[in-house]
Amino acid sequence: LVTVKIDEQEVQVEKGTTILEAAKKIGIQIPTLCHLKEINEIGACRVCVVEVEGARTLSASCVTPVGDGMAVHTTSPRVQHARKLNLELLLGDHDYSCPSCIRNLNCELQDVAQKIGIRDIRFAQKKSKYPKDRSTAALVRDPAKCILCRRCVSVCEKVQTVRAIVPLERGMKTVIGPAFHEALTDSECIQCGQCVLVCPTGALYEKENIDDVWSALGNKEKHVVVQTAPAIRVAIGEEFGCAPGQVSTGKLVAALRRLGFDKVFDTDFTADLTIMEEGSEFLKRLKGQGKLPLMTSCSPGWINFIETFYPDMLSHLSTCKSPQQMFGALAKTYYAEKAGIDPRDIVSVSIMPCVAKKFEAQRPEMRDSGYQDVDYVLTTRELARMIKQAGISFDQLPEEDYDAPLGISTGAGLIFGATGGVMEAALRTVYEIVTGEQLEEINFYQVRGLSGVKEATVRVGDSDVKVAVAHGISNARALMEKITSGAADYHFIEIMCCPGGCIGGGGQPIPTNREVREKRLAGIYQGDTGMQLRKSHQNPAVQMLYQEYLGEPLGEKSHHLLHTSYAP
Ligand code: HC1
Repeated sequence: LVTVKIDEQEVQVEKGTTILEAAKKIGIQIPTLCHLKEINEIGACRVCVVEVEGARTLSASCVTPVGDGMAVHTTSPRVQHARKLNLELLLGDHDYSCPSCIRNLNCELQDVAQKIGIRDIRFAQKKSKYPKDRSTAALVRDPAKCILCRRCVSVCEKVQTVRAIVPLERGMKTVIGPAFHEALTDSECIQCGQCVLVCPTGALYEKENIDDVWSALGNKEKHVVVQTAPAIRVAIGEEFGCAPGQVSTGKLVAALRRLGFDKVFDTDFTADLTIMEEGSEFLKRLKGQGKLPLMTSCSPGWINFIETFYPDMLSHLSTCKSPQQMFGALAKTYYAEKAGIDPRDIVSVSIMPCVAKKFEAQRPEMRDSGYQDVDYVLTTRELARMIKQAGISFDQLPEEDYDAPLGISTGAGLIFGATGGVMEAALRTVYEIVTGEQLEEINFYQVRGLSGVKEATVRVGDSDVKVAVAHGISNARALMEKITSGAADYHFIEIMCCPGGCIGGGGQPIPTNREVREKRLAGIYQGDTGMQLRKSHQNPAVQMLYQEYLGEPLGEKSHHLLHTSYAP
């Protein structure tokens, strides 16, 4: 331990602790901008500078370790003067048209400017010569709002190992973007949106579809249906002041009805359906028909990753479409027929914690209903903006139920939203199909939680089924390397692109950090425990769908509507 004095208060901390952390321990919050614990510790923005007695220059507290006997001042006139100057320089280079900015009122630059007390900016506002990049279906990059903190660069490199965006040029000319100033769509970007979650300003954000959805809702000729992904209900409340992880399913449904959606359905329904199809596919492959390990295919960022980085492994992917796309295909076929509505008049909207889902919905192969199966994808954040635009008081909403039949689901469908959830849901069903016996312990704790790669061996009938689960692309890549090098003999693998799974998706409320992810995960499992039905094959609406329409899992209709193929 070392002893340090910060603003005349003594504190003992482990050797190697930064001044920033030591100050936090005694209740002093030093402002930061570029700092992202364990991901971006570079001391670049110099907003967190402090004065260390005896040192010639000010020190960036986020990267300076404390020394025994050190005396630090965090609010001396010299410190305050330097912080103001540094921030004014950043602001001079920033498009501060706050009222029209997507991050207005949830912007770290704004917060820090307030905390530091910026009242005037002594430098003329410089205009960026780089235009907005709107080349992908999912993301917008606005260099005029970028403060060069490099958090996006670090997350893309370290957490996702994709390296789609890097610092370009040098000194005053530095800009962040894809190599050679390419458009994002021509880069290796997998459109996961993890960069959006860490951007302190409005330099990276989802491509909004709010106006498209408002106009569909306002069109009396259209029947507008909506599906909500599993991970929305444990996060949407955060946008309205609730604690992270609070389960707000009933209010979410009520809000969507108030917005004017004709039917409020649940992606959890098609998550259950996915288990029926993917579970059957797994059993088929286990019997020698198809490649093992089988890899899950519901996370579109992961699909973009494997298509770009491991094209030789595509035959391992499950042919199942994601639950979002299964829902889209059924909304304009099964549901349209059942409700007697011309599919041409159906507008299918999904609320997703993910930005890559916007890209997925626009893939040319996702039109098996004869129309674009999912018309518009809104992130959790966009839905919150719509609720605010409509003046709806979220906390005063009653709890309402989803519409039947596409809103009926089980706990197994719900846990799709958590890393390990698809695997756990599959095991609950596969075990009972193979053995014909009831599974006594349905909680597969081995595949839950935030460790990077989780493994389990499960006795199913006469076989030991070896499974692995990875979330976040760095973990997925490590798992893929193990498989391609022949060092692993798994049968079934779940991969989710975002850390924590969909609860940590790039479309979720900001902040989404480790602590928030843990709470949302807890919310998912709390929701699962509270459900009457917790196994996908018990879903009565899914059973009815097979009886009335699909026939059997992997049957001809399923093949046409619910499955896809991948070409390198
Ligand atoms: Fe997901 Fe999925 S779980 S991919 O994470 O399989 O986005 O929540 O909707 O499609 O069900 C996301 C979440 C989501 C699909 C399901």
